[in-house]
Amino acid sequence: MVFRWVLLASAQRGSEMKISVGESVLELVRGDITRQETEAIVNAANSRLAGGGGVDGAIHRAGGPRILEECRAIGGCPTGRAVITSGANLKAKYVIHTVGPVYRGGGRGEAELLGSAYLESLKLAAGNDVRSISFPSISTGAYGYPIAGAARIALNTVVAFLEESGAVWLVRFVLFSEADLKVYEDELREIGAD
Ligand code: AR6
Repeated sequence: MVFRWVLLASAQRGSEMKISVGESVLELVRGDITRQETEAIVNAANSRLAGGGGVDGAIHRAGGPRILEECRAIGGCPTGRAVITSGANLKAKYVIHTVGPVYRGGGRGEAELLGSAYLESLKLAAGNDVRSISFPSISTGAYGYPIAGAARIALNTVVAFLEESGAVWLVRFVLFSEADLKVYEDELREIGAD
């Protein structure tokens, strides 16, 4: 894949990286996704939309019970797809719930399903006039996807989408640990060097 990007900022101690893709911005930050002020945040959900641990638990705790009520009304979401609810008590107006694959060695379509989870989330955002969106690192916690491979898929999918579509102006990856942030930074540099 060939694309152009411009490095806008890279803090020396690895705390933040920002690039421009077409008219849009892609950021990598360390933090808690529930505190983001982007119009939408993405939840790494399960296909029953039943809530759980990790980022899913944090989002439901911070957003309040209305999010689970809306999830129950939707009913479920297949792996690789996405659905949208309100942000309830969150700063974000919307939560986009997507379901990444459980990693079972890599031979069961996990890469395609992970790319699809990001792409479907972005399409749903664009369809709801969402201009700014924050993603967690989908599938790399309880679902066990090795983070370097997952980061590469996540970043390639987002960059390709931003190159094609001007609908979303800001995509922010919110990584929970310094180690995860470093992996995403390294993968983004490699993508840019391809
Ligand atoms: N902000 C940003 N990232 C976070 C936060 C947070 N507040 N909390 C955790 N992470 P996981 P998965 C990171 O397990 O692998 C749930 O039970 C975490 O460190 O949340 O897609 C669901 O209900 C990790 O890097 O999601 C599903 O059953 C990343 O978020 C299942 O887990 C993803 O870890 C989904 O598993």
